[in-house]
Amino acid sequence: MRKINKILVANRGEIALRVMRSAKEMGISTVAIYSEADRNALHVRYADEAVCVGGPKSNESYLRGDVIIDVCKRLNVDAIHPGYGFLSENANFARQVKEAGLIFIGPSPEAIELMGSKLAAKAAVAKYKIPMVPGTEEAITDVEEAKEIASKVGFPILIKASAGGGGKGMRVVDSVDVFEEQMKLAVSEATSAFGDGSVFIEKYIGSPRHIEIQVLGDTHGNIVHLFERECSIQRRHQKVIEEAPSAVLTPGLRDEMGRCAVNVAKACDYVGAGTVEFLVDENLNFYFLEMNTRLQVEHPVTEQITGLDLVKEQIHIAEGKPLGFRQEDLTINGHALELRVYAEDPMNNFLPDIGRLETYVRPQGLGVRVDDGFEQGMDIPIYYDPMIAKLVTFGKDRQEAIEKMLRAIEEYKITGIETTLPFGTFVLQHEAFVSGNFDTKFIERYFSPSVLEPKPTEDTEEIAAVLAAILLGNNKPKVTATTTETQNGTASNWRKNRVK
Ligand code: MV4
Repeated sequence: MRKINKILVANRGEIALRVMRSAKEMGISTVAIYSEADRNALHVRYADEAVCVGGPKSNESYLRGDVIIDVCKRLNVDAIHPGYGFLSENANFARQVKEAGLIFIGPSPEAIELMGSKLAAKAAVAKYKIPMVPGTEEAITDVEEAKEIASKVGFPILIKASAGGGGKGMRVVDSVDVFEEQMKLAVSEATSAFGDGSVFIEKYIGSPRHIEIQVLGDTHGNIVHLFERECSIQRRHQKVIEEAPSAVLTPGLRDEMGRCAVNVAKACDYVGAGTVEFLVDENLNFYFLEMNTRLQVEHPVTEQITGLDLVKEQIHIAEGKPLGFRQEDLTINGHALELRVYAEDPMNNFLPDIGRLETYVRPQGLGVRVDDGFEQGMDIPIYYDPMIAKLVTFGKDRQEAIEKMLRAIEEYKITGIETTLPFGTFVLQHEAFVSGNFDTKFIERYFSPSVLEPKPTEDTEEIAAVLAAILLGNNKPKVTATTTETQNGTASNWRKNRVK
């Protein structure tokens, strides 16, 4: 047991604020670090102390592990929370933090390293009989041997980089004829991207769902799972909408996947909050993919349905406290959705749209949570991830969470930049999403910019009729809408399908 009195948050934006809020509630003082581009950022103002650690580019500031550790020593910091991204899954940084006598709020460097290698992770979990996609257990080196394995597994297959993750370094191979060239490309890509050319083969699951399980492990060997998050609505490996629980898991399957996730965590003596990723096929077979050794962006949906504060849990665990609950104490309450609001233009291939937040008005009310790091008038810096907010809604069931999300998107007023808010409305109103019948191909299958064009409503038709009548010289058109109708709200239909 070692009490934490001061935390440095080695991150920026919404997650830095998110972490500091929990620290504050626990009576822990907070230190922010910031880059020259973030001088006026909210996380800097929120912290008890703040230190500029370098230039605007991440590798000049938020990735400067050495500088960050120096700040900790200077300011008497006890522990570092890395957030997500940046240094959060850097085993060397975790090791240096430890060696400096500081607490890293996260798993051991060994666990980070092990799970950072997909092949090592698969080997480590093998003894627990976790379902895995058929394929090779070791890196493939010999092309002829690899071709044989691929043919046995059956095409299409996927070549994956062991050091990859989040979709980086993957290649689908449809037939044995193109295997050799694809393998060579995969190896050279992996070498240049990760400095490790190890690749392996898996059977390609065509249209999987991406379902992940949140786990928590303490330093006393207790590990529990906090149920699943459905993360299939993603675009080019960037998640857009997440929810908990998943609309397709039965209680039995949830238990089974939860037990597997706990075993994955056991296989690497996991301490802290982690996420075990699975692919789920159309017959609800599930396969272990990889483990993320950090607090994830989408953790709020799990917080909403479990009533737990994951950051507080992380801090308690880092202090050496045992978990305050057992698996059987945990239940799912209600349903939560998260929409990631990106400064991207969905009408223009989701190109980042940076600039000033001319108007920025958050939605409010029961069951609405906004995790963000901006205020009206602020500029979105070009140097970092374009996510400006996470809009989370929570209701008694999926239907209510969806209704609240649609209402919250309507209330959210952002001008000055384009955002993915209208795209969220499209997804939430789509029959496939509403019915729960979707997978990772949702966006590819159903989205094109034209679906965001305003649809004609009864009002627009009426206005068109009036205009036509005027243009045709009939100055007294018979208008059917009465004042009463306008006052009781039908006139606002005009705005329902507009694009913000
Ligand atoms: C797969 C797969 C199909 N078959 N593995 C992409 C991210 C990385 N974590 C693993 N990924 C995939 N692995 C096999 N054997 C399809 C994907 C995949 C995917 C997975 C989760 C969420 C979105 C995805 C989008 C495209 C491909």
